[in-house]
Amino acid sequence: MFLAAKSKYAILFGLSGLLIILTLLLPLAWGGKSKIVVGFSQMEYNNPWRIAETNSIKAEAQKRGYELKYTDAKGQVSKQILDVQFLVNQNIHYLILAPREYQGLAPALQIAKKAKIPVILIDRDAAGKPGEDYITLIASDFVWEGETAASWLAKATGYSARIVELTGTEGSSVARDRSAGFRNRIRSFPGMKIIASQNGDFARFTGQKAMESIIQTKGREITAVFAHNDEMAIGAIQALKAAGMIPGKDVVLVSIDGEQDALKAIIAGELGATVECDPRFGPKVFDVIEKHRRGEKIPVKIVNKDRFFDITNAKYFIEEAY
Ligand code: GYE
Repeated sequence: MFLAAKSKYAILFGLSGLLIILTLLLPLAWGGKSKIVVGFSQMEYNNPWRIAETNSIKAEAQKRGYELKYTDAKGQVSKQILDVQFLVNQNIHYLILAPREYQGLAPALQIAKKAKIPVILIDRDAAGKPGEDYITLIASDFVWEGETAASWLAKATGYSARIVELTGTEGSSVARDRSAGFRNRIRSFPGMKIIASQNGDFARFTGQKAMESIIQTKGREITAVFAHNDEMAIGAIQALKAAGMIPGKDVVLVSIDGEQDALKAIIAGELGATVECDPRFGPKVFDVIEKHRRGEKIPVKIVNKDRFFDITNAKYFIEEAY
């Protein structure tokens, strides 16, 4: 009887001891999860696409309980290298890098490698060894985007057009690949000719200025525009209107991205079509981080599936667009 009561006390003490230990450990375990710090080096923050990309990553980090440290390189590779150094100094566990240009970011990748911080490249490529200098590149298929834009334009112009190409940031993998895809595809249509190609740096105003100067020399010769992104296409529309040309009639335009203003321009009959390039990387990039944390194998390239918008479907996507 006495012994039984004694062992009862022992069990009770044992249990409450265990409880105390558990309550002490629980917040530690919880804190351990929320303490994963992810750095995101964005390369510029000057258009709806970039804003949508940044917002998607910030929202997903918050949703999954990660701490996010963010930098904006303001369109300069040299600043992006300093930003990566800054983020590494902040004791991040992972680095998400949206490279501005293909060349020039090797020092940034080296800084992360030396600090043993896994890097995930998003949206644009950067020179480096996949699987060694970075875990993976998550991006759209830019060659496909260029080809798709070319196919649409060829059909829309009856396989005969004098095209102005407004290119994206010089030295970026995306401008290189969109150009290559477009040029490869029009090669099979002898009536499709690029009569001018100028850099608009993926920006609306720069695109507008580039278009204005081309209009000065080529004028009414121009019958089509291929812009590497929607922002430049919208800039080109403004330049055409100012010069008394009717976008959608005198000049057929096609671009890439799928932002809300572009869908509106399609509905207004000014932009012909836009090939989607989805900026919402948040869920994909945090899936990669979580797979990596679980020790799972990750492919060195993850290709986004994109859609295509023209007058047949623009109004259905206007709400979800950014
Ligand atoms: O198309 C453009 C942006 O890198 C895929 O960059 C991205 C491109 C996008 O500024 O609008």
